[in-house]
Amino acid sequence: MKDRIYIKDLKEHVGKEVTIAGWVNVRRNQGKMVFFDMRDMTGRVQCVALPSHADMIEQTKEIRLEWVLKIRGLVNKRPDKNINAEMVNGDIELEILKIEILSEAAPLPFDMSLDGYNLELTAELDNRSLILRQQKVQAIFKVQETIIDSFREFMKKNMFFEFQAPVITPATAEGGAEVFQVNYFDKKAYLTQSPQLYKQIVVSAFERCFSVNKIFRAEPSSTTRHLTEIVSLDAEMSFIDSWTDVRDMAEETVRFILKQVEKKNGEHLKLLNATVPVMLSKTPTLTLREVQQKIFERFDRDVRGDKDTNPQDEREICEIIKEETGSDFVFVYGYPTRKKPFYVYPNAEEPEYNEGMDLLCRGIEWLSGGRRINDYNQLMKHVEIWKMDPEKIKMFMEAFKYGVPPEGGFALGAERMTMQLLGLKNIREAAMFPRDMNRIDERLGNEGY
Ligand code: AMO
Repeated sequence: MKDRIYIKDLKEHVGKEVTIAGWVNVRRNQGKMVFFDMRDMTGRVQCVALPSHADMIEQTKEIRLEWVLKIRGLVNKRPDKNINAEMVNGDIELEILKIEILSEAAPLPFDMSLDGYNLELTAELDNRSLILRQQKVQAIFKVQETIIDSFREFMKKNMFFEFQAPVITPATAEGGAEVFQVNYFDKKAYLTQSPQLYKQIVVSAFERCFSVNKIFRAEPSSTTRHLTEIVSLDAEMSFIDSWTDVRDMAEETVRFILKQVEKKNGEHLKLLNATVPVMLSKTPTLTLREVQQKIFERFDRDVRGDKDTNPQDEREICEIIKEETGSDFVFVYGYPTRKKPFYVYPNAEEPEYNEGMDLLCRGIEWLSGGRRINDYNQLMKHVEIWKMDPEKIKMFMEAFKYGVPPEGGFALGAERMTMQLLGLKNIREAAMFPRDMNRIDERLGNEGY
């Protein structure tokens, strides 16, 4: 549409005739005048049909919410008493001169005029196509876009090479049964749980690599923090001196993302009433055993000896660390070696504990990672102890047979980060088209057209 002006630019056209195009957002009849807001991808503006244009008043009477219009109008300064300083374009309005209807909308199934969603989550997801038009919902995904963009930006700044990880894989990367099997001709195949083994192969050739990819977890439970299809932000780096190099890179990555969100998404954070979590210059780091001891001392709940943290532990340790230091983040490391995948590096002094780590924030795990075993013989020993078939991990082992520097990496769940950063109650709100045990968009399930 060549003659169209974006709504965000209308301020520069005060006193001039312009053409805008978009959706009818809110409608108000006020005595002799008709007002409605128009919305395009850049903003909103109030449009008014004045009594001096009787034909426009007549035409606007039939117009309904979500109709798509092209409007020719005059950009006017609003009278002082009508200025709304809180709103973008709150000091101007468009006097309607001509309306072209581009598309009519059916009567809406619920009230869209409220600014922001006002439905139960299930109804919201069932009405996704319409709900996506709402400002607050769009704000969530604009923040998510910044998270993913800035992950990529930070990785590239730090010389990480971006690769495309396969989604169809021959085995489970993380072990366990939480995989989706797919029909793949005459072979057994699964949707990837993680690009873990591939990123380690790639790092053996490229030194540093990252990928932004979908991973799949056949989580049989329905929780507020689990999806079955996830955007995973994966990184892997070599020539590390210690697992703490990986921790520090993970920390700086998250810090950069938070800064970018603050810089680029100020209006979205405000709209969603969200505050960016506090990250200190050095995030507190505790071993799993220290976490359990602290929980015991503070809450008199004995989880000492547990092999991992559970959701309650994660909530409680975040609360303790927040009280003690002001940090919303805490790194936990040193998990029992046998409880984690075979590739995780065991601590040299205490080999029964490993150098794997998690980053928790506001009570939930955002990121996992750690140092990996890079010595071929040590890795082979783990393959045996973990009772894996060496033939079926040969492609991975080959990389390590021919020289791999000390290395490690991490993965960050984009939806978890979006959810926790914005204070959303359910991770499904942080996925545009979430997948869980019950939801697979059946209403897009037409197979034979
Ligand atoms: P992990 O399995 O902990 O680690 O996953 C990494 C991060 O991915 C996110 N995540 C999820 N988000 C929503 N729903 C789920 N079902 C789900 N599962 C995982 C979390 C989590 O922190 N290979 C290792 C990473 C590494 O060591 O580099 C791995 O996959 O934010």
